[in-house]
Amino acid sequence: MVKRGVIRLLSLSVLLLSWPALAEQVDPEALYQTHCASCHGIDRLGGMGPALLPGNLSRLKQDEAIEVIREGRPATQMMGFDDVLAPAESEAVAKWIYTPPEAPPTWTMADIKQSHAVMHPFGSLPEAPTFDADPLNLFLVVETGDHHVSLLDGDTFERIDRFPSRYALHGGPKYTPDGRYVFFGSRDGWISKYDIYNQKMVAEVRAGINMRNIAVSGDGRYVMAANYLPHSLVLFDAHNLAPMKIYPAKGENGDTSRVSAVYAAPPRGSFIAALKDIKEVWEIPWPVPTSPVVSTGHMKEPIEAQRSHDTANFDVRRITVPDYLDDFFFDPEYRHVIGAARGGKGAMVVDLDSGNKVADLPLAGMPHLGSGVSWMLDGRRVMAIPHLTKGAVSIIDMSDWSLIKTLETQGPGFFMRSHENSPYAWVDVFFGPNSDKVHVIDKKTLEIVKTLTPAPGKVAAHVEFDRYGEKLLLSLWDRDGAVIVYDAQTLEELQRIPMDKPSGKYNVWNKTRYEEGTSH
Ligand code: DHE
Repeated sequence: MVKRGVIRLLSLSVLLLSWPALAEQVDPEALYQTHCASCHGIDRLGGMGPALLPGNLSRLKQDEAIEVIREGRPATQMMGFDDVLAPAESEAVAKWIYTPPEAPPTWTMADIKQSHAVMHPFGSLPEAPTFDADPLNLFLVVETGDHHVSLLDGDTFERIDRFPSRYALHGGPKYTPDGRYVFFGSRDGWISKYDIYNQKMVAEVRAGINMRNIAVSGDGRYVMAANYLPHSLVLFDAHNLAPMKIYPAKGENGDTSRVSAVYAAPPRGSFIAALKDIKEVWEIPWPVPTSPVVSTGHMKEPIEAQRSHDTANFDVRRITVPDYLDDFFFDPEYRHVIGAARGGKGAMVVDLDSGNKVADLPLAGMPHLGSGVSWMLDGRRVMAIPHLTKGAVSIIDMSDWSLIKTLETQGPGFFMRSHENSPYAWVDVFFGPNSDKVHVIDKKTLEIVKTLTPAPGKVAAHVEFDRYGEKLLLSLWDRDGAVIVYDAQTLEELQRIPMDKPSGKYNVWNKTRYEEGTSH
């Protein structure tokens, strides 16, 4: 508090001394360097505060940015500058941070290495969990309100830990196969490795300036990061997050591309990357260890890679596709990838072995494939996905890729969830006036059997089941929010756990077993 007061006083003196100049032209860059650079970086790449470049700010409206500059952000280090900057100055700074820098920012291997920090070297912390809870039935809950993560016992729902995260985590945190460690990715490019057994952040590294997500290899030994800025994938040794290799995302025609996302495909022993601006899908195999790597603790239940080509050496295999593909869903064997075509036109299925397109899917309305689920219906596997711009869930027969049903919902949805042991699939209505509603779909009749409104006026979204499929958690996506526990069978509410804008929730068992009803 005292420090903030001194900063405010100093800044106020600067303002008063320079008051006559205010009438003249405002120099937003100079104001930025005086007031913002110490937290956000002299080059706007971020520091203690987030990066302030147009790409990183794409989800914040300029008006909101002005408000943050003037009022600050509660529960963060961001103070308000209302008594330091005149309104026109705040507006000018806000406008300026939305303009691209003169020279495109770079993030080299040297930058990555410099950002790398190991707080607890691999193997230095006790091997046994410090808690009694079932280590395979834990939940992590990302709380985006004040950028924290809660660790919950999946049986009692008691909080084991609540710790600060990097600013704006995005995409699911990814566990090692034994469930001991978890990796978080932030939109600003930070990867953080947390030891669940000891409740300690053990290593961090910054993979890029504007990152999409991360994936962890099926054996838990490698982490791959997908970046929008720079156009790259970056490979890390999962033990201490030491960088291993940068893959510039460059197509065969020489064009570079943002990387939309990277996924792990354990049965193939490879990472699969979605490229936003070139018509290619990349497959990057990780090496299969020749002898068991039990000593690392990452391989207690290794998932054997069954690929036929066993020359795995992290080299890129390019699969040329007929359209720009984004946002992937996979069949359980990871033989096929289903990707959304650019512009929300539809989707297509590509056979990852042959590299050929095998089907077009009639899925107009921006299908959100990444949050699709699948289950067995009358002896065939079906997949169901919500749409980001259409109030519908599409249900596809994965044996012949035909559309079985378009189920009307009360608005476009974001996330869908189920569990092998549950008769229901849940979908939210994230967009539009009904965002406080959640539909429950019967997986046999393919009808909505119940629509819940857990807190009128508050967004209700994103479900995750416990390891048994008996209970589930739903987020009340609000600063004054909560995670609500439901009985998965009776659909009765059991408990509310107050949280600060909880978004995604991730159960260790479901994620490490690649459960069919959750995202991977
Ligand atoms: Fe996400 C996952 C892309 C906006 C919250 N989101 C993902 C994944 C992708 C993706 C590719 C899968 C990565 C993974 O889990 O490893 N998201 C996109 C977009 O392209 C989009 C539409 C626009 C963007 O600016 O990125 C987008 N996403 C959002 C949001 O606005 C959300 C609601 C709030 C936020 O935190 O940014 C959001 N996305 C999430 C969450 C997951 C996610 C919570 C993980 C879901 C899961 O259960 O696995």
